Amino acid sequence: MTVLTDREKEIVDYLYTAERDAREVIKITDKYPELTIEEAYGLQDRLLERRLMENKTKNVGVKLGLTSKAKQVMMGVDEAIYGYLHADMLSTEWEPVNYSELIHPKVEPEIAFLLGADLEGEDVTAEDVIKATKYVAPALEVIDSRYKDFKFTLVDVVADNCSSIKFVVGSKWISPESIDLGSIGMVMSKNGKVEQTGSSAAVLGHPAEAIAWSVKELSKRGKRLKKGDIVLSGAMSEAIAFTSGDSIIAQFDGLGSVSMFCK
Ligand code: OOG
Ligand code: MG
Repeated sequence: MTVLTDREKEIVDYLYTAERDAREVIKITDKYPELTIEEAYGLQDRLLERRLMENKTKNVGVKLGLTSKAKQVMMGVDEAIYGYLHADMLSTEWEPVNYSELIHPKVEPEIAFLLGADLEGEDVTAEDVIKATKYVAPALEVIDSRYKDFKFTLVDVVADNCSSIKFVVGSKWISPESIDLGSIGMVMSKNGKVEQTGSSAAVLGHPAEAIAWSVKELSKRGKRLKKGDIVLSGAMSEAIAFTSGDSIIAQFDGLGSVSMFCK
């Protein structure tokens, strides 16, 4: 058991209940402008411990964020980040996402990696990531920042588990060796109309590079990626807002498609 300071307790409670009650809140750096990125990752850990306990769920992997220029420009930051995926965030294509449980959701296209081996250490390369990957699949990530107007600093978003709320993985999983993961074109449509196009090259040059980056970051904090983890490698384009009644589909060259419906 970790002993929390009063400030940690307050912030964890603030962010946990904001997600639980689908309520937007003022960003934490308005009250605590001196918080550092390291402290933000510490707060994320504490928030996730609380979430695992209260939601009676378990960890299923990691998500990378702000790995593409489009997303960095969109959010006004210039660094990638990571957060965690829990089993209760996994949604399926045939099960609608419930708008009433969300604040101001957006959806973004990603490539999911399923790991067949652990990855750890500060010198992990993109090749090591490919070797450790059993399958890749098309994915949609739903993000729902707990902060008012979806606006935050890097510290705020890291503490808020990088806006994570739901993700959908397509049903077709293929070997990473059977495709050039560095140049996968993608088209994302909402209600039949094209909203975003992108390429996997936008994700730090190659999604496996992005995952190698995350392994180094995790290692600095004594953590690693584990066999069986699902890793979302980061959005390939800007995220788009959706509401009740919307259908979203992302089609990826060579990987197939993944869809989502919001009720
Ligand atoms: C932060 C999460 C970003 C991605 O794939 O870039 C992210 C946010 O934009 O709210 O998941
Ligand atoms: Mg994402």
